[in-house]
Amino acid sequence: MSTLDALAERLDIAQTSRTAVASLGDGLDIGDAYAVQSAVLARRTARGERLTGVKLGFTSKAKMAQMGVSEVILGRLTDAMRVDDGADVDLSQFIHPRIEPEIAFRLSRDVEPDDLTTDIESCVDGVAPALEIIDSRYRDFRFTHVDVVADNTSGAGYVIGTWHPVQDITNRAVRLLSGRTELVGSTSAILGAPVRALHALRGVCRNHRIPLRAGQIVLAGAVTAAVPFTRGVTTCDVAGLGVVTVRGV
Ligand code: OOG
Ligand code: MG
Repeated sequence: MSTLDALAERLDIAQTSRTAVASLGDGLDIGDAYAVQSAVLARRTARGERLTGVKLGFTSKAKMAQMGVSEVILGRLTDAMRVDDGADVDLSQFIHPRIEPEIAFRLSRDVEPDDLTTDIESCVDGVAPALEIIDSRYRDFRFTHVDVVADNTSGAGYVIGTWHPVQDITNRAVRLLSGRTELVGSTSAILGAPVRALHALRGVCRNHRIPLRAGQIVLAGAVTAAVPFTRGVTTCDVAGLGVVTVRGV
């Protein structure tokens, strides 16, 4: 087993056994980190999971400041992470889950990593409010840029609300309500406008040779900081797109 496969195994076991591990340490570059992430994904698909999309991270200043990482990162979503709007989620499957408000895009066409001509905005056929559940496999939710990429960018779950036709969603009010905690923000927190997340996605996919497929979902990155995901209802309300809900049990 290669070193990168061994690191993927460590992170995969951390997730399946709900036991946090230490930071991977020095010596890995960002290319290695995406290779570890792909190896983690391969282990999940070997267990029967299906790739359903990608997620971006650190597209807002609130998230960069909360976690101390300021480069846009990409992780993978699978069907095992999908939670229906309004559904209950068993919190015991996570280590130290957090939840954050997001915008989801849906892709209508494949985009190859080295395709320089297709306009990514023309490959989107829907937009929806979303919630992301994150659960770092690292102790105390502390990691470096390379660590978090290897750990599939803390991806653990996602909930998508009602799909809407493509529209300009710049500067829409966003409200996260989780128990007694309320955070408010604007979609403009996502790189100035959520549509810019699609262009950032394109760059990461090109650099790390990640193809996108028709039907896949893209999470644009959280608008506000994440909050602990605890028992009870959490909602994300995006002006004009509606509310998406999940309940921790
Ligand atoms: C990494 C994931 C970041 C986002 O929306 O910015 C992310 C983390 O915060 O653990 O998903
Ligand atoms: Mg996120």
